[in-house]
Amino acid sequence: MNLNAIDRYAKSLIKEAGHKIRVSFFSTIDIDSKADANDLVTNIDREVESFFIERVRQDFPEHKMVSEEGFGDEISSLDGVVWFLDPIDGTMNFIHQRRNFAISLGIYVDGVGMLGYIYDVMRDELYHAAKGEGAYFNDERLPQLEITPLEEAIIGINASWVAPNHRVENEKIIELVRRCRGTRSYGSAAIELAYVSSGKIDAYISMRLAPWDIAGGIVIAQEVGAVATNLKGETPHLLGSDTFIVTRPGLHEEILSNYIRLK
Ligand code: 2AM
Ligand code: CA
Repeated sequence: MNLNAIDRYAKSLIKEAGHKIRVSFFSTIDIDSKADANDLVTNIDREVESFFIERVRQDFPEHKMVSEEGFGDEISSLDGVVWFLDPIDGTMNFIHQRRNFAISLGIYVDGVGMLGYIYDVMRDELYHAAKGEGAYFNDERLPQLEITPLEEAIIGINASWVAPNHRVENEKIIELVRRCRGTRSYGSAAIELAYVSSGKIDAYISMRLAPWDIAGGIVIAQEVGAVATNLKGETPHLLGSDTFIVTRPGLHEEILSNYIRLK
């Protein structure tokens, strides 16, 4: 398999899709709700997903596509080549802000992440990596991450976990928020993963993410020495939704053992 050719192909699809998304702001965008009133999808999410799937099915018919809006394949194993695609990660930002969303893509071979892409469409910033070949921000190589103490760390976490909730003990999260240097929430898991990998934040924690939210970002994170697991400390399995944490080296163990108590 020629991964270099797939890499060039994936990048050109991402850039073309990004252009489609930017152009979409010149026409009316149709907004629907999915499972709940705040779980949003637009015609652009669907059109961009269909665009990727049609192209990949035509040019790589043996590859599987796993994607958010349901035009892809149902998979029960990670055998073969699997593309994990979120056409717009951060749909709420796309609708409300017209920025702070990304195309997220990971290409896995027999369960191993080989290629990862996070494209911040409005900033025209592409984070990408190939396994064993390093991670890049546009064409600039990203350095290996160094250890940062929690007191100097910025943690990406959604404010809802500080309030009482059914997933984690919120008092422990309050302690974490007090001890770290600051918190941020960007509303796009892919962008938060890109920011951990490029050192803009030091950790990112989420109580529920889908495979297409994280698959690409994990490949990039691993190339710079970040640690990505679910909140039980296990490798994310990518066959369904799960909890998630990614950090610089050093912080992972400290946050998981001292501040995360799953209910
Ligand atoms: P999305 O915009 O593609 O839905 C913060 O909202 C992050 O969590 C975003 O990356 C968002 O992706 C993702 N997200 C929101 N609701 C989710 C859900 N029910 N399951 C998995 N991921 C979700
Ligand atoms: Ca999405």
